[in-house]
Amino acid sequence: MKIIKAEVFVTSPSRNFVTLKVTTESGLVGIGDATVNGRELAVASYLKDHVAQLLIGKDAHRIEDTWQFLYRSSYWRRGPITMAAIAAVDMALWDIKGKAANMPVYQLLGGASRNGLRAYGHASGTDTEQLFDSIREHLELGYKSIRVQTAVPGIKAVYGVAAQTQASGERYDYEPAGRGAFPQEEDWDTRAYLRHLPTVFEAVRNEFGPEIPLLHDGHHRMTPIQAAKLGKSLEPYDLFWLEDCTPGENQEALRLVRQHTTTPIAIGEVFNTIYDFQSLIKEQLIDYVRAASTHFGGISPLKKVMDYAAQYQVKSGFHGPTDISPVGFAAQLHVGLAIHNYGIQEYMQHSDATNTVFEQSMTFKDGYLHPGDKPGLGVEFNEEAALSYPYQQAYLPYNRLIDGTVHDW
Ligand code: EZ4
Ligand code: CO
Repeated sequence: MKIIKAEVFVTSPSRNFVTLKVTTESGLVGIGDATVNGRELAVASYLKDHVAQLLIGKDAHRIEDTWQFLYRSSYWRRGPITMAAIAAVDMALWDIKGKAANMPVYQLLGGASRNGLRAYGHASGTDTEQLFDSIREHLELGYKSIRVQTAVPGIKAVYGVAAQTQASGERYDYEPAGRGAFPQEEDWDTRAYLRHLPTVFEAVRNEFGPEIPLLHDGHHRMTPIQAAKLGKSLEPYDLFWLEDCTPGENQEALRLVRQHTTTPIAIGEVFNTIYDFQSLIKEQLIDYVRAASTHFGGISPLKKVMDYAAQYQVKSGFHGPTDISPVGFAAQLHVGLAIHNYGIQEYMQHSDATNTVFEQSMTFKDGYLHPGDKPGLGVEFNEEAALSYPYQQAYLPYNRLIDGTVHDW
């Protein structure tokens, strides 16, 4: 089953997406997601200028061989751009294989291990009242687990707070990247955050009771000892997980955090390969793998890292923001349905414009996601609709402390 064409599309229905379309001699088409928020054109060039020609004439059935070929032949391995490009090829080939077999991809990965994938939604607010309203709205939508992010007194703009006007004057609803040529500057104060956050979780538990699983994202902003302190101070509120409490580069940091707290730890949305998880899983320093198919080299390595994690009772919690396109999202739903050590899936609904370009067949019902049973990944890419949403320059914000020092965002 020879590949005859590999095309790259950059489109911006509400936000930017990079999509690879692979066509075979027999007319089967597969799509893959290569979106790297804020660096879209770099990965589009990587695919167009360096990968597309390598695919022509290759057998689309040889997914593992193609993955290994792209990974090893580039010599300069890993990194978000390379791995997102490889991810798109991997997804497109799984999509094609599913269509050739007339089966959804999860069937090719071993079949369903559960009926549906429990998901968590994102509640946020500038004050307690707004946060409670947001939690109630999410419960009404069917979410059974909820991530809680709030404003912090004294800080103007905080990651993850949807209803809050940001420094840019815009609102974070589904996309924190601001349009324009330069990233927006935001502010940060870890001590204020560490004082405030436990009071928020206390209020949420008092209002909503002990049962509902609650999550929180620290977004890489703490030092190890600050993260340890936060984990400890949140213990009474029984979090499902504390995410990205320290920067992702330093695996050792979590050893220190782990020594101090029983709050479950999730990390890995910015990780590219299984090696980033090697010590974390083996030493049981984390509880959830936050990798995203799109930034981790695709379906093949995501399945592998989860099989490795299974030996250590570490579960999945794949990254599912709206900057993962519906294609990347579907890819990880198929993996999540098939693996035994599924944990939870982050879910943030894509906009109507996004859903016009990417016609999804996945469902969200009573708090559970399902990738659907269409052959392949189950997502149709509408090229004509994509053309009406050209790329728009957009970048994620960044933080500075009160004295002007750049800080993790
Ligand atoms: O900030 O995907 O858990 N989710 C997150 C995301 C990331 C965005 C960056 O593009 O941390 O919202
Ligand atoms: Co996160």
